[in-house]
Amino acid sequence: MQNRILVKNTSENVGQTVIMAGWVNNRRDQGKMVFFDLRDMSGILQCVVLPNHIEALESAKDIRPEWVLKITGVVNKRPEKNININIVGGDVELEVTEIEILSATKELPFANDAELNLDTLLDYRPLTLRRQREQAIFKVQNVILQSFREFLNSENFTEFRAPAIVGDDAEGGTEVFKFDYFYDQKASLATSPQLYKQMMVGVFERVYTIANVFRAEKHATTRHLNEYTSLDLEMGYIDGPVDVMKLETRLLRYVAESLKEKCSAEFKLLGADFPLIPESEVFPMMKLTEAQELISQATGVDCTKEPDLDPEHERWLCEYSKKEFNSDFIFITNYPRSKRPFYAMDDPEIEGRTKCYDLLFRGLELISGSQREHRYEQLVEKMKFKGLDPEKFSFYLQAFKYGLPPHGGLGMGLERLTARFLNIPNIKEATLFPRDINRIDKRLSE
Ligand code: AMO
Repeated sequence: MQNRILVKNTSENVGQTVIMAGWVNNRRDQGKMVFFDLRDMSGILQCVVLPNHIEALESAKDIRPEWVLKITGVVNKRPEKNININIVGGDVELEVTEIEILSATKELPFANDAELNLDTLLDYRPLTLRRQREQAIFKVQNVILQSFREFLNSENFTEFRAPAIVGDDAEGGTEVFKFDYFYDQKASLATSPQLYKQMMVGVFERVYTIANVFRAEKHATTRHLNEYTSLDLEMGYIDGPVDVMKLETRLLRYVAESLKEKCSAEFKLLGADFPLIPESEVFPMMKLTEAQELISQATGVDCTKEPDLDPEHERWLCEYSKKEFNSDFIFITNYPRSKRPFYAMDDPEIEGRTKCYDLLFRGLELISGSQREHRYEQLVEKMKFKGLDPEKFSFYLQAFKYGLPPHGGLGMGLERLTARFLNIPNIKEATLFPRDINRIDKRLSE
């Protein structure tokens, strides 16, 4: 739109007649004049229509939330007592002289500032995403994605695109969506870009990808989705898993600092605190067995024989880490071979254990990672141990047959990361269009 200015630029235009466009956020009639807030991509601006602009006043009396307007008006400095320094354009208001209605709409199914439950938030997603709170969540998510890329680019990683259609399940251990493909073949949706990122280490040494991945598990929890965004990286020429954990520590510190710099207003609006991040080269870490000992001693319930942590154990360990190490992040290492995928390297120093780790963040598993088995013969052995047919993986195994360096990497759920940064209890709120067993945009039971 020609000559349009944005809310964020109004302060530089005091005294000028300007053209603006956006949505009506809300309207307040005050007898002879009308106030409304105009929302555009950069912020929300107070507009006032005075009685001397008769046509504009007539239009202003009709408008309702979410109508789309083009307006002309004069930018005025607000009286000192009405200045709001906390918002963009909070020091000015627009005295409206003309209103052109670009889209008149029906009444919204809910009040703009009403508290909505999760189902309503999701049933009306195209509308509820326009709310300030939802916008703030996804602005934060956008900065997470940007800073993830920035950091890895600066560390000589190359971004690649992994396929979503795959022939067979990459990982084992999780349910897959299968569908019919050409020539009577079955294909499936990728549960992770795992095998492709490992192959790509043979090409670029250090790679990352941001992939939509699909899990066919029938969960109905606050931390599982059937489609999520996986932030994956893989790096060659490592000495051990700690090299990956150190990089991960710096990566998350960078993301947190970027959020502090760019999203303080959003954190404030959502009532979220920035996480506690220790100065150390790597987040605190402990072996799974040590963690289980601690939990068993503290709770009196023996969990030392378990192959994994329960959600309440993850929460307990995060509280412990906060108290003991002043850190909202903690690594748990050396998960058992029986529970970890075939590609994870065994730890020769601890019988039956792998060079695998998880990173817990504010009570939830955020990341899984490991050093991988890069030696062809050993990898084939590990596949057989897991009951997998190496023949089926011959495409992937080419990379190993013809020289892959020692390497390792990690996968991190974008929605979990966003939700934990913002202390949002259900990751569906941190997912634009969540897919779960009950919903693909619409409720499936309906
Ligand atoms: P894993 O299966 O543990 O590991 O997944 C890694 C991370 O992805 C997120 N995540 C999920 N988020 C939402 N809904 C789900 N159903 C879901 N499942 C997993 C979590 C989890 O920590 N290939 C390995 C990673 C690696 O070793 O590089 C993998 O996919 O945040």
